[in-house]
Amino acid sequence: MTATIIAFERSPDGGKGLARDTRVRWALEEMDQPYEVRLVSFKAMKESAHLALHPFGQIPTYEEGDLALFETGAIVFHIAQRRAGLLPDDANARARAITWMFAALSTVEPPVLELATAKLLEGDKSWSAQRMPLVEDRVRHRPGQLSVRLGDATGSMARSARAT
Ligand SMILES: N[C@@H](CCC(=O)N[C@@H](CS)C(=O)NCC(=O)O)C(=O)O
Repeated sequence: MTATIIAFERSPDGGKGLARDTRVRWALEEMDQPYEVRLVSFKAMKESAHLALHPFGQIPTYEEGDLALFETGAIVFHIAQRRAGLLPDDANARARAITWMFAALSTVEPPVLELATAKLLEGDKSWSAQRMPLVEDRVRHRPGQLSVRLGDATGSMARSARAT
């Protein structure tokens, strides 16, 4: 069954993936799984039809038959669970790869998002210039920690996860 994802029509590239739908598209494409894309406007994202799919009025969403999902981590995990290839078969290696999925979303992404928020939404506040160095420090620190752990490793997420 062909999956459908919903993306934002006014993302910087006009809905071709330059928003969080990238993660879902990437997983589907790695799996050679065909999918359709429905584009929504910012206004439509906040209306009841979309809120029924995504309680927070965001993108992306994922629909496959009568299954509707939101949250990129959950969607990518679903895709990886359904078909072999994205996650290792070995139980421990699989658990490590899943650990990295959670880390990406809940530990690596937040400081990056904080920087975007500080620049795009709070840049005009009187306290913005004072706060910015702290935000910038945090956004440098986290990828630094990531580099220490992953080092110069190349190859798949699974291989990186096995190396932990
Ligand atoms: N934690 C969510 C975040 C989704 C998210 O923030 N999507 C952005 C686009 S990349 C969005 O819809 N922003 C509009 C809004 O929050 O109003 C996920 O990973 O799916």
